[in-house]
Amino acid sequence: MAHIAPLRAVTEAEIEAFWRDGVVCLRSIMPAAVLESMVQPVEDALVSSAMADLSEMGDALGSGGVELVTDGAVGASDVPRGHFKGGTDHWLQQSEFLDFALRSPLPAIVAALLRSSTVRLYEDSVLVKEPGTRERTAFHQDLAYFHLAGEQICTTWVPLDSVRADTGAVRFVAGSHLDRTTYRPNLFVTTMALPGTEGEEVPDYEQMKGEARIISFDTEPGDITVHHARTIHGANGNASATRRRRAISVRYTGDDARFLTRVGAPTKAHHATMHDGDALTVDAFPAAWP
Ligand SMILES: O=C(O)CCC(=O)C(=O)O
Repeated sequence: MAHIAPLRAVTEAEIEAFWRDGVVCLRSIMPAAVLESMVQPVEDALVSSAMADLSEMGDALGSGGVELVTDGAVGASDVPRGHFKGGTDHWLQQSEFLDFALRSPLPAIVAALLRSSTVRLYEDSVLVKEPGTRERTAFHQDLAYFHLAGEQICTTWVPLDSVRADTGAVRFVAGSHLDRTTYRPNLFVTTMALPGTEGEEVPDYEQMKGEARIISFDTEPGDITVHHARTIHGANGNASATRRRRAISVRYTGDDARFLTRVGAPTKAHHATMHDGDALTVDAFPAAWP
């Protein structure tokens, strides 16, 4: 089956920006029909068992005394509370997500940005912040969750809605992909690290005003951001009373990626036969490019 072409080619300047800053925003690159084809699958994902209500998880953690990252207390604004919902590996249950990951313009875009002759799917993720979501997404590094080593690994973030700073735009620490520190993964609604994981805590960039260059993009459907797996990033809550923030993240590997167990990070049943150092040449990492 052929790929759907991007609306335009990735430019050399965009490739340079990706490797310099660890993130790039690609404007007007995804065809509207491809985005429209994912609207219903996202709704189906939202009511599937692959989805977690991260706001409820935050409530449970908060009542246990864990400090959360939020835009304010429940009831602090007039906007009724909305929920932050997230899920991973929808491609295993919903064929539309597999088609989107393998046949949309994303693999060609990723091959260009990673300067890679091959691209494989690592995982997908649906990340929805309904109007009135007060939970931020804590700063984190994707590689801390990925059982992978390598330089050619990235996340594409594909919004289905217009996104602004106050509706949940992702915030990226420019240049943080150059830091070789191994960071611990966190629980997304708190900076608390996942128990049993190894490495350093992610620095508290919320408090490091002026010391780090944090970049964020207002995006329209058709625009995407792509960040390196080592780029530290988080996201705002969604303060809007009416506007949803629906996004699909698809995470890909390139030529140099190898399997590497990240102790304590969530495991995947379809990785059961993998060993550290293995090339990702099995069906658990579906081939996306060429
Ligand atoms: O959408 C969000 O809130 C966070 C996105 C993110 O962390 C990712 O896609 O890697």
